[in-house]
Amino acid sequence: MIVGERDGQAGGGVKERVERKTQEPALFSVVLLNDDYTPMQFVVDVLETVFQKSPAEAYRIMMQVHLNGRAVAGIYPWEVAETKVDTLLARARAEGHPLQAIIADA
Ligand code: TYC
Repeated sequence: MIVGERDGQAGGGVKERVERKTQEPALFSVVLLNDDYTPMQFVVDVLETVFQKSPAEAYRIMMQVHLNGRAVAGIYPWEVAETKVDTLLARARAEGHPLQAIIADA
């Protein structure tokens, strides 16, 4: 409804504003960082299993990190992004790899 629109009653009350726009959740990028020690195949595996990438896309992202220093692994609401990073770090540390990831504004 339009703010200030008459409601038809005597006295001309003003209807309350009704918010109809649904609020989209804020989105955040999980960014993988390069290092010299994490095996390429481990990064590809993590991209496939944690970030649900196809084998081809996982390889492409891994190579982008390897060549450019960083790349976006996925874009998620905050809590999902945090969980992805926690899972990635737990797997990397369990296997002794120094892989790092950060969360950035999407
Ligand atoms: N640079 C690593 C290597 O040569 C591979 C690698 C890719 C590491 C992506 C981290 O996020 C990363 N073994």
